[in-house]
Amino acid sequence: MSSEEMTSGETKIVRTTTAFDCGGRCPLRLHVKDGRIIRVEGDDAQEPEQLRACLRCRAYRQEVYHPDRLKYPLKRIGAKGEGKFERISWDEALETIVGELKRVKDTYGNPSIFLMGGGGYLGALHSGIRAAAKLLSMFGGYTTSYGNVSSEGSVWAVMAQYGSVMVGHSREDFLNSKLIIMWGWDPARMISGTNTTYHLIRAKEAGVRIISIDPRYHDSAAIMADQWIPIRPGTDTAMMVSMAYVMIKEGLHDQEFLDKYTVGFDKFRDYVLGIEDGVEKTPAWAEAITGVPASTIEQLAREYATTKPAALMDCQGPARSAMGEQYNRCAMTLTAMTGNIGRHGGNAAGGLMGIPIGHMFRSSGIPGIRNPVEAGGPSVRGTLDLRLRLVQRVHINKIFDAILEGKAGGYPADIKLAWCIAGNPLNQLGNSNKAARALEGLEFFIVSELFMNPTARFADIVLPVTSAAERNDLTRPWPSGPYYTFVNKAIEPLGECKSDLEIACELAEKLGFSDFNPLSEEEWLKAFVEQNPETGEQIKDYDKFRREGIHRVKLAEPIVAFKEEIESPENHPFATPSGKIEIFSQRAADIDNPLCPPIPKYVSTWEDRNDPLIEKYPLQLLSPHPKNRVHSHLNVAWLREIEPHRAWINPVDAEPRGIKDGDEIYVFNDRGKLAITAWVTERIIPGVICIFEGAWYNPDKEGIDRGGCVNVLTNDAYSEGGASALNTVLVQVSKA
Ligand SMILES: Nc1nc2c(c(=O)[nH]1)N[C@H]1C(S)=C(S)[C@@H](COP(=O)(O)OP(=O)(O)OC[C@H]3O[C@@H](n4cnc5c(=O)[nH]c(N)nc54)[C@H](O)[C@@H]3O)O[C@H]1N2
Ligand SMILES: Nc1nc2c(c(=O)[nH]1)N[C@H]1C(S)=C(S)[C@@H](COP(=O)(O)OP(=O)(O)OC[C@H]3O[C@@H](n4cnc5c(=O)[nH]c(N)nc54)[C@H](O)[C@@H]3O)O[C@H]1N2
Ligand SMILES: [Mo]
Repeated sequence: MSSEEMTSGETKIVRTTTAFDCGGRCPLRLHVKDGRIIRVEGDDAQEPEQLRACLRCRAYRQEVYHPDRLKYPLKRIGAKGEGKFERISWDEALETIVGELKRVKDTYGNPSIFLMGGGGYLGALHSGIRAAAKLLSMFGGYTTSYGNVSSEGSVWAVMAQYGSVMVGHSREDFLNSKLIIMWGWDPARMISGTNTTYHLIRAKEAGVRIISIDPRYHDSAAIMADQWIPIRPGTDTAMMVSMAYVMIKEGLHDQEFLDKYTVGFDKFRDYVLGIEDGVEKTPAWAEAITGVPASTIEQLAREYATTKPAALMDCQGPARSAMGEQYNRCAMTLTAMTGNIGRHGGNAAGGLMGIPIGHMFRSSGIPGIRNPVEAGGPSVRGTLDLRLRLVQRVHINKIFDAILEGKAGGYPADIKLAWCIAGNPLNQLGNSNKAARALEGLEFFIVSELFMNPTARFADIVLPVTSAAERNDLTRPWPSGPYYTFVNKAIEPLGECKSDLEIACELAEKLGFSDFNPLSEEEWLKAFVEQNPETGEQIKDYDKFRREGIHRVKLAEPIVAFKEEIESPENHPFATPSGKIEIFSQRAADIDNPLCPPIPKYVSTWEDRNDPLIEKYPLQLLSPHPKNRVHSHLNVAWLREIEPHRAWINPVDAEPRGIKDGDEIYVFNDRGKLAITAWVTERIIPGVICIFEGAWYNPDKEGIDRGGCVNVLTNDAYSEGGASALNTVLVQVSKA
């Protein structure tokens, strides 16, 4: 739409989507009058189903027009973190950045330039990190992170077991299930694909039994579950191993399936039965670890093994922990033991739930070039072993440690300058107080943002970026699909905002890289659609796709991951070295590390209930994703009204501490201390505290975080498979 049309006074309806990292991807109709969005409506399709927007997109207008939106480039004039800035021109901002890039390169070399990002924007083209990466590569290179803070444990697990990340079914397949197990999964809150809860509720209405296994009685359990099995955090693998024990002892497992499609079950069996280590993994053994009664474990094992087909839906939350990948690996082993892989109504497990369609517009950005700093090194998507040993990169949850310690601490570079795009890492990675110390020490820090978030407060220069409503792009649905979406520009950029791609282009011009971006926005978008084999095949009419903002893929039947591998294994081997499902992974064995066992195992870890630290910090802390925000953004009034930011605490833990519902409390450990309101509730088990992630870091003079940012308490550690261990945390609580 041109700006001329928009000023005509009548209301236009722009069909579009947002690009949040929110668990869904919802078609929206933005009502635009006189160049302003005046109303947001959701999908109006009747067929095949409505992709209904959740509370967050419905509040989108308040995000776009938030009074705190950054509109001009800023230069810091106060201390780092203090938040004092003054407006400068784009020319001054970009000249300063070019000058600093050159100074750091000349003084320390390219590896001292660090690029950090986040999931703030998931459009295909205006994805800042890619454009900046190309720019810095042309400039001689940079250092960056590896690993996905969300799901690295799950990714490692599925790559070990299946050799593929596309492990999900399209959601209408729930109707073919007889039993659905929500394991560490709360889709009514975290969405997991726009149409997921709709199809779960249809299944429930059709009589499918639903069980939730979670330390919290969460919204999805309250709405959908027939049974809630509370469990201690970090112990799910023990419960799954003992379910395998029951199945083996009672002959309930599908030996034929295991023989035909898997390798290494015998080794897992030896571990389960105690032949390997002398410990029989009985339900009583698991009860002592998990807190789940042995009889409940036995019942669930029998029910899951004999109700066919059944969908074991394990998500990533429990995998965001110290031995996270073992949980997904063990879940996948149970789906193999019950023959539920590649079959309608079943599920392969593995935590990711992505279906192999509707996924094509990743946040890819303009095609980059190889980073000279990494030339000759291993590629990121290498073998399992390489995922663990990327010598030139820093694990995502260790970037602040790397800034503080540099080469002396074993990291690949001494970082002097950093550029952060579409992320809020100080707030969102483990150990925010350490992050603040690290950012204080940088010589120069650039942040490209829509808001002055806690990370941006440490910047020397802040660049104001457009929202998705202010540019055209393509987006991908979160994992369930199957459809493709178009972001249509609804309004002109606010103030002097530019997209990350535009910013990179302007810097490229100043640096004299004349061939940096050969195509226009429109040419790129068309090329992305037409040249992608999948969308090129599907989307024959680009203009129609664009006008409608969505292309729905018609399915003859629900998509089932690994259907071909199961139905015709001779022609379709699994993408593992053996061509089979690897319950035993030789690649994992080659790593030769007991914390990375070749078969899934339960291993006790630091900061679990066996850690002596429990004397001092007796409560386990969980930090799931907030219902009313996307991580740390969408801090808008309407959404704040929905749910106050509170710590969940069971009466058993509250009463001896003199804590009543609504009291102000402190939650603390050796890494930090925060103040927050208590919600005394039996919806969380005793011994566990829950604080949703994403509240803004706001320390007072004593260093007590008044914002309730849970990452002042979390650890900047990761598992052997690369999971950021954000759910492996011990704390103490007191009345404030
Ligand atoms: N509303 C909203 N939705 C979102 C997002 C958001 O910010 N807001 N972010 C999106 C993103 S980027 C991601 S990666 C996904 C993440 O979604 P998930 O990977 O599902 O992660 P969590 O939100 O951490 O929730 C996991 C669930 O696991 C439970 N849990 C935690 N530890 C354990 C454990 O040890 N055992 C068991 N059994 N359960 C446990 C928690 O109580 C919670 O109910 O969500 C997406 N959806
Ligand atoms: N304790 C705890 N911490 C967690 C998690 C947890 O479960 N527990 N979950 C983790 C997970 S799964 C994730 S994915 C991360 C998310 O971590 P981040 O991605 O760092 O978090 P966001 O709050 O989404 O930050 C995105 C920022 O991008 C900005 N933004 C939006 N669009 C654009 C754009 O086009 N350009 C630019 N330059 N900026 C833009 C937004 O304003 C916002 O400030 O958090 C992790 N942190
Ligand atoms: Mo995530």
